[in-house]
Amino acid sequence: MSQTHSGRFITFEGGEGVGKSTNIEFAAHWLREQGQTVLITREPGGTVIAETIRNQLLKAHHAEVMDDMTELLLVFAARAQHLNAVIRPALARGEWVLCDRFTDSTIAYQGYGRGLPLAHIEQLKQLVQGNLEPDCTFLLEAPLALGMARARGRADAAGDEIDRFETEQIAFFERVQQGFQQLASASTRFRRIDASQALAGVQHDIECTLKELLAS
Ligand code: Z5A
Repeated sequence: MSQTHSGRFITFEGGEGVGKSTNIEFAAHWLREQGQTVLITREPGGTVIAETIRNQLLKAHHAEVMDDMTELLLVFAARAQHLNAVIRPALARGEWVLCDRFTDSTIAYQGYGRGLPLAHIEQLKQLVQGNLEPDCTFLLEAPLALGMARARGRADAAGDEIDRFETEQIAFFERVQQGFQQLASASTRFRRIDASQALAGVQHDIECTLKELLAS
């Protein structure tokens, strides 16, 4: 691998409500029990500036429609800040960085979902992250309806409002899902996890991969 850090960079990807937040906490807890230093973070976000950008990206009601290219550039602006202020320093310190979404989400949402050219996303990716790739990506997969119902159940319980992405039509989320499937079938970095099973099964599968990573 051409990366120059000693830490591990693990990302959690998938559609909404598939359990990324829940399982990132599980993975962090398990790794800490093994004596590892772990940083949990998320995209878009993870720093004060990047969280400000996240708020604009998720805000459901703007006075004008957000242009798709604006959305893409904001995602990468947040990522540049996050990478340089948080992720790269933590990896250089030898920590495990567990990130809730990363560039695969950009390819799935802005590329497959919005229909922006994948070549443009690749150019921005090169510019912002160079040769830094996750060491492993957990892709949590569940039928759209199940993920959406889980996400809504959690949001209702917390009193959260619908965000800008959640206002999209089902066809948008189907394209996003196809995007993730394409990415996962093209790279060995992915571990596909059946997120429709009971949580104990999901976490068993994640733990098996974490054991492999720890041993490697
Ligand atoms: N976005 C983008 O467009 N481009 C980018 O480059 C990036 C992001 C990085 C914010 O993401 C939005 O940003 C996202 C794409 C866009 N919009 N969408 N859609 P986010 O990650 O903050 O939001 P999200 O994808 O909607 O995630 P979420 O709703 O927070 O879901 P989750 O983290 O995957 O799930 P969870 O909160 O862990 O679980 C949901 C509920 O299900 C909860 O009550 C759990 O207890 C329950 N759960 C989880 N697993 C199970 C199992 N196995 N059984 C039963 N119940 C379960």
